[in-house]
Amino acid sequence: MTQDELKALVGQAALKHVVPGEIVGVGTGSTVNKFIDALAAMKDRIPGAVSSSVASTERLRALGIPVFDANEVGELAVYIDGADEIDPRGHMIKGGGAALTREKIVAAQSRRFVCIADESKLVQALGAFPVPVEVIPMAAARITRLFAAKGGQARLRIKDGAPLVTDNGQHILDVAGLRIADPLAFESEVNQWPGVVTVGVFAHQKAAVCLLGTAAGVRQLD
Ligand code: ABF
Repeated sequence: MTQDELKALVGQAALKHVVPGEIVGVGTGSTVNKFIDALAAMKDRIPGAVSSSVASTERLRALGIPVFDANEVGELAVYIDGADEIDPRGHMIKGGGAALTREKIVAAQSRRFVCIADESKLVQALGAFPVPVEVIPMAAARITRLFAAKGGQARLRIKDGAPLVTDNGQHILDVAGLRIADPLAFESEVNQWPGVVTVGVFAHQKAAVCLLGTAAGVRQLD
Protein backbone atom coordinates (compact mmCIF):
# COMPACT_ATOMS: atom_id res chain seq x y z
CA MET A 1 0.00 0.00 0.00
CA THR A 2 1.20 3.52 -0.71
CA GLN A 3 1.37 6.15 2.03
CA ASP A 4 -1.55 7.89 0.35
CA GLU A 5 -3.63 4.68 0.56
CA LEU A 6 -2.74 4.28 4.25
CA LYS A 7 -3.93 7.84 4.88
CA ALA A 8 -7.19 7.12 3.05
CA LEU A 9 -7.65 3.99 5.17
CA VAL A 10 -7.43 5.85 8.48
CA GLY A 11 -9.41 8.80 7.13
CA GLN A 12 -12.26 6.40 6.43
CA ALA A 13 -11.82 4.55 9.75
CA ALA A 14 -12.14 7.82 11.66
CA LEU A 15 -15.79 8.11 10.60
CA LYS A 16 -16.86 5.69 13.31
CA HIS A 17 -15.59 8.18 15.92
CA VAL A 18 -17.81 10.98 14.60
CA VAL A 19 -20.85 11.36 16.85
CA PRO A 20 -24.09 11.68 14.85
CA GLY A 21 -25.98 14.87 15.68
CA GLU A 22 -22.83 16.59 17.03
CA ILE A 23 -20.48 19.14 15.50
CA VAL A 24 -17.10 17.55 14.79
CA GLY A 25 -13.69 19.20 15.24
CA VAL A 26 -11.58 18.85 12.11
CA GLY A 27 -7.81 19.29 11.86
CA THR A 28 -5.44 19.97 9.01
CA GLY A 29 -3.11 18.10 6.66
CA SER A 30 -3.07 15.47 3.95
CA THR A 31 -4.41 12.71 6.23
CA VAL A 32 -7.23 14.92 7.45
CA ASN A 33 -8.04 15.76 3.83
CA LYS A 34 -8.84 12.05 3.36
CA PHE A 35 -11.05 12.20 6.45
CA ILE A 36 -12.86 15.30 5.16
CA ASP A 37 -13.51 13.56 1.85
CA ALA A 38 -14.95 10.55 3.72
CA LEU A 39 -16.99 12.81 6.01
CA ALA A 40 -18.96 14.07 3.01
CA ALA A 41 -20.77 10.70 3.02
CA MET A 42 -22.26 11.44 6.47
CA LYS A 43 -22.77 15.19 6.17
CA ASP A 44 -26.55 14.83 6.56
CA ARG A 45 -26.03 13.26 10.00
CA ILE A 46 -23.96 16.08 11.56
CA PRO A 47 -24.73 19.80 11.95
CA GLY A 48 -21.26 20.63 10.66
CA ALA A 49 -17.66 21.15 11.75
CA VAL A 50 -15.25 23.47 13.55
CA SER A 51 -12.05 23.65 11.56
CA SER A 52 -8.43 24.34 12.51
CA SER A 53 -7.32 26.06 9.31
CA VAL A 54 -8.40 28.12 6.36
CA ALA A 55 -7.42 25.22 4.10
CA SER A 56 -9.65 22.69 5.90
CA THR A 57 -12.51 25.19 6.07
CA GLU A 58 -12.40 25.64 2.31
CA ARG A 59 -12.33 21.88 1.72
CA LEU A 60 -15.25 21.25 4.09
CA ARG A 61 -17.38 23.99 2.55
CA ALA A 62 -16.61 22.80 -0.98
CA LEU A 63 -18.14 19.44 0.04
CA GLY A 64 -21.23 21.12 1.48
CA ILE A 65 -20.30 20.67 5.15
CA PRO A 66 -21.16 23.79 7.22
CA VAL A 67 -18.25 25.25 9.23
CA PHE A 68 -18.88 27.03 12.53
CA ASP A 69 -16.67 29.55 14.31
CA ALA A 70 -15.21 28.05 17.50
CA ASN A 71 -16.82 30.89 19.48
CA GLU A 72 -20.30 30.00 18.23
CA VAL A 73 -20.31 26.52 19.76
CA GLY A 74 -19.58 24.89 23.10
CA GLU A 75 -17.60 21.76 23.87
CA LEU A 76 -17.13 19.37 20.96
CA ALA A 77 -17.46 15.61 21.35
CA VAL A 78 -14.45 14.77 19.23
CA TYR A 79 -11.54 16.35 17.37
CA ILE A 80 -9.95 14.43 14.52
CA ASP A 81 -6.50 15.45 13.34
CA GLY A 82 -3.15 14.15 12.11
CA ALA A 83 0.32 14.43 13.64
CA ASP A 84 3.96 14.62 12.65
CA GLU A 85 5.03 12.26 15.43
CA ILE A 86 3.07 10.31 18.03
CA ASP A 87 4.47 8.32 20.95
CA PRO A 88 2.84 5.20 22.46
CA ARG A 89 1.17 7.33 25.17
CA GLY A 90 -0.55 9.61 22.66
CA HIS A 91 1.76 12.62 23.02
CA MET A 92 2.33 14.28 19.65
CA ILE A 93 4.43 16.73 17.71
CA LYS A 94 2.21 18.77 15.42
CA GLY A 95 2.53 21.89 13.34
CA GLY A 96 4.30 20.70 10.20
CA GLY A 97 1.36 22.27 8.39
CA ALA A 98 1.72 25.54 10.39
CA ALA A 99 -1.81 25.28 11.85
CA LEU A 100 -0.74 24.26 15.35
CA THR A 101 -2.30 27.14 17.28
CA ARG A 102 -5.80 26.64 15.92
CA GLU A 103 -5.29 22.88 16.22
CA LYS A 104 -4.52 23.21 19.91
CA ILE A 105 -7.50 25.51 20.46
CA VAL A 106 -9.96 23.09 18.83
CA ALA A 107 -8.32 20.12 20.59
CA ALA A 108 -8.76 21.88 23.95
CA GLN A 109 -12.42 22.53 23.11
CA SER A 110 -13.01 18.81 22.46
CA ARG A 111 -13.63 15.94 24.86
CA ARG A 112 -11.61 13.39 22.83
CA PHE A 113 -8.72 13.75 20.41
CA VAL A 114 -8.64 11.04 17.74
CA CYS A 115 -5.30 11.07 15.93
CA ILE A 116 -5.10 9.63 12.41
CA ALA A 117 -1.76 8.84 10.80
CA ASP A 118 0.16 6.33 8.78
CA GLU A 119 2.38 4.10 10.89
CA SER A 120 5.56 6.00 9.96
CA LYS A 121 4.51 8.68 12.49
CA LEU A 122 4.78 6.35 15.52
CA VAL A 123 8.00 6.89 17.54
CA GLN A 124 9.25 5.77 20.95
CA ALA A 125 10.30 9.30 22.00
CA LEU A 126 9.36 12.65 20.46
CA GLY A 127 11.97 14.92 18.90
CA ALA A 128 13.36 13.51 15.65
CA PHE A 129 10.82 15.68 13.83
CA PRO A 130 11.80 19.35 14.41
CA VAL A 131 9.33 20.87 16.86
CA PRO A 132 7.27 23.69 15.27
CA VAL A 133 6.79 26.70 17.53
CA GLU A 134 4.57 29.63 16.52
CA VAL A 135 6.15 32.87 17.75
CA ILE A 136 5.59 36.59 17.78
CA PRO A 137 8.27 37.78 15.31
CA MET A 138 10.00 40.25 17.69
CA ALA A 139 10.71 37.41 20.16
CA ALA A 140 12.19 34.98 17.61
CA ALA A 141 15.88 35.65 18.32
CA ARG A 142 15.52 35.33 22.09
CA ILE A 143 13.46 32.14 21.78
CA THR A 144 16.12 30.77 19.42
CA ARG A 145 18.74 31.36 22.15
CA LEU A 146 16.56 29.68 24.80
CA PHE A 147 16.27 26.59 22.62
CA ALA A 148 20.03 26.62 21.96
CA ALA A 149 20.56 26.42 25.72
CA LYS A 150 18.53 23.18 25.62
CA GLY A 151 20.58 21.78 22.73
CA GLY A 152 18.01 22.68 20.06
CA GLN A 153 18.66 24.45 16.77
CA ALA A 154 15.74 26.72 15.84
CA ARG A 155 15.27 27.83 12.24
CA LEU A 156 12.76 30.31 10.95
CA ARG A 157 10.38 28.57 8.53
CA ILE A 158 10.65 30.08 5.06
CA LYS A 159 8.04 29.86 2.30
CA ASP A 160 8.50 31.25 -1.20
CA GLY A 161 11.67 33.06 -0.11
CA ALA A 162 10.14 34.90 2.87
CA PRO A 163 9.25 33.98 6.48
CA LEU A 164 6.08 31.91 6.50
CA VAL A 165 3.14 33.84 7.95
CA THR A 166 0.58 31.71 9.77
CA ASP A 167 -3.22 32.05 9.63
CA ASN A 168 -2.73 34.15 12.81
CA GLY A 169 -0.16 36.50 11.24
CA GLN A 170 2.84 35.07 13.15
CA HIS A 171 6.04 33.14 12.32
CA ILE A 172 7.14 29.54 12.87
CA LEU A 173 10.45 28.31 14.30
CA ASP A 174 11.30 24.65 13.61
CA VAL A 175 13.52 23.30 16.39
CA ALA A 176 15.78 20.34 15.61
CA GLY A 177 18.00 18.38 17.96
CA LEU A 178 15.62 18.05 20.91
CA ARG A 179 14.94 14.73 22.58
CA ILE A 180 11.78 15.22 24.58
CA ALA A 181 11.83 12.81 27.51
CA ASP A 182 8.99 14.52 29.40
CA PRO A 183 6.51 16.02 26.89
CA LEU A 184 4.20 17.47 29.58
CA ALA A 185 7.03 19.33 31.32
CA PHE A 186 8.52 20.48 28.00
CA GLU A 187 5.20 21.86 26.76
CA SER A 188 4.54 23.65 30.07
CA GLU A 189 8.00 25.22 30.16
CA VAL A 190 8.10 26.49 26.58
CA ASN A 191 4.55 27.82 26.87
CA GLN A 192 5.84 30.22 29.57
CA TRP A 193 8.41 31.92 27.35
CA PRO A 194 7.27 35.41 26.33
CA GLY A 195 6.52 35.55 22.62
CA VAL A 196 5.67 31.87 22.27
CA VAL A 197 2.16 31.64 20.85
CA THR A 198 2.00 27.85 20.75
CA VAL A 199 4.52 25.03 21.05
CA GLY A 200 3.86 22.09 18.74
CA VAL A 201 4.09 19.46 21.50
CA PHE A 202 0.59 18.22 22.32
CA ALA A 203 0.92 16.53 25.70
CA HIS A 204 -1.76 18.38 27.67
CA GLN A 205 -4.11 17.81 24.70
CA LYS A 206 -2.84 14.35 23.83
CA ALA A 207 -4.63 11.79 21.69
CA ALA A 208 -7.17 9.58 23.47
CA VAL A 209 -7.12 7.22 20.48
CA CYS A 210 -4.71 6.88 17.60
CA LEU A 211 -5.66 5.16 14.35
CA LEU A 212 -2.53 4.08 12.51
CA GLY A 213 -2.62 2.97 8.90
CA THR A 214 -0.54 -0.16 8.34
CA ALA A 215 -0.20 -2.61 5.46
CA ALA A 216 -2.19 -5.06 7.60
CA GLY A 217 -5.04 -2.59 8.18
CA VAL A 218 -5.88 -0.01 10.84
CA ARG A 219 -4.08 -0.45 14.14
CA GLN A 220 -5.69 1.32 17.10
CA LEU A 221 -3.67 2.65 20.06
CA ASP A 222 -5.77 3.67 23.10
C1 ABF B 1 -1.57 18.51 10.96
O1 ABF B 1 -1.06 18.15 9.73
C2 ABF B 1 -0.41 18.75 11.73
O2 ABF B 1 -0.37 19.23 12.96
C3 ABF B 1 0.68 17.98 11.22
O3 ABF B 1 1.71 18.89 11.12
C4 ABF B 1 0.22 17.62 9.89
C5 ABF B 1 0.24 16.17 9.52
O4 ABF B 1 0.05 16.21 8.18
P1 ABF B 1 -0.06 15.00 7.23
O5 ABF B 1 -1.32 14.30 7.59
O6 ABF B 1 -0.11 15.67 5.90
O7 ABF B 1 1.17 14.18 7.43
O8 ABF B 1 -2.35 17.54 11.48
